[in-house]
Amino acid sequence: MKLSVEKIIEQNQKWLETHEAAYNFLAEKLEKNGTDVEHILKKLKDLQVAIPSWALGAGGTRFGRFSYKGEPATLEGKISDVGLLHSLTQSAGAISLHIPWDIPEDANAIKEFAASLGIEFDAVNSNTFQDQPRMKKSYRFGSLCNSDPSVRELAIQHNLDVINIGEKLGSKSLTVWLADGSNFPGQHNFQEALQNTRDSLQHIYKSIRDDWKLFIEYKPYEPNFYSTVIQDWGTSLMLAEACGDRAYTLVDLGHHLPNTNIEQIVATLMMKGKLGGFHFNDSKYGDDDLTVGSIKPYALFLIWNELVYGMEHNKNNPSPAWMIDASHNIKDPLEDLLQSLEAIQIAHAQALLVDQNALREAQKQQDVVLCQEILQDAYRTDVRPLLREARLQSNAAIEPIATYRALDVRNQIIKERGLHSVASGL
Ligand code: LRH
Ligand code: MN
Repeated sequence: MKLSVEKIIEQNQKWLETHEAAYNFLAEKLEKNGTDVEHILKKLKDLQVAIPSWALGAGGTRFGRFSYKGEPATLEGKISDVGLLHSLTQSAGAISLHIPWDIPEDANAIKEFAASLGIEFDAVNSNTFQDQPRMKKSYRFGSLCNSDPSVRELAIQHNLDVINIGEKLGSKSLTVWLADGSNFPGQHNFQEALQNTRDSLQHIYKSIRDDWKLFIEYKPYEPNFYSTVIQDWGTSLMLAEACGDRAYTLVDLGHHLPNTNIEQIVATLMMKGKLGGFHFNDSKYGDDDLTVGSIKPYALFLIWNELVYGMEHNKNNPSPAWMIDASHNIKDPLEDLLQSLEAIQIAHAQALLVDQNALREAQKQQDVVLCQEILQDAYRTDVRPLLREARLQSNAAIEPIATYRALDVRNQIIKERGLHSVASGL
């Protein structure tokens, strides 16, 4: 299903007057405070967030999965759904594939189809956390860390195959997340596991082209519940440095123990020039993969505040890769992703409102109250009129979810795919 710009502009008429009144009021107030509103609109329009191919159907847990109606059962279907999100927001211009869940039968055809919807291929993800049919060896006891060199060889070869697929699609980065770890004390020799992982990653790194990046994603636990080889940002950073200049750390917001100060990790990685990208989501307890900004919106704002500061001051850090990594157990996956895109842009816009110079001055004066007031003034500003204006100027929907519902998109999709089509993935 494709959404025409005409249909979206037609729907926008419903909200145009209300929007313009709210936008003009806010823009005037901000310009009076010396804020460059045009600069913020440009930043909002330029931000493109990659959609995970594995989050376009209903996710599940070990306790069950409630499939959603009209899920995309094919890679074309997944790209078409990302196309819908992009038509409604003009900020979802990329998809991140997971291999082997999304192996393209005809890479050129897939690339052309995606391009026809304005969709590019962001990082490709390898998968050595599940055994594949007819595999000679198993990843039960790990992949790149495995004490059995033939298993490590298998896992390295899989990553090289994933790079190969990515190159055909025009992707420029590989994300490696390893479930590798142990469930019981004594099961692992920690040092051997880490050395094997380092050596294997170095082998993979040597195979990526000069214009490619390697993202190393860390996670403290799950599916292993005693130790995880790449458990935290420090281990990932150490491995990235051991690989080379184009290896970076990838921050999945859900991959932190409770109350971890993630914004400080972001600042540290940007200072090192090693922040490669993000998997945005939210969580209350563990790696819950909930809608971005649905549980801890202030933390998301503080992370974006460090990103805005870092992108200004750490020119040694490349522009991070922005990706969502969420799983939808009870909501329409497309509505959930529209909410996540909105939450990312809200935190982005609020962070762009922070007067960084005034904040630096207040920090130098050790005026703690003023520091807080500067941050919270930005956070407490309703920036949604800025997001709506950025979308309006990009011929996207002023109100993406209301437009999605008004155009009855889900039922159109069900007409095309049937009620019971199921998406591959988590
Ligand atoms: C691991 C993870 C990783 C993906 C997987 C789908 O928890 O965040 O990024 O490979 O989810
Ligand atoms: Mn992730």
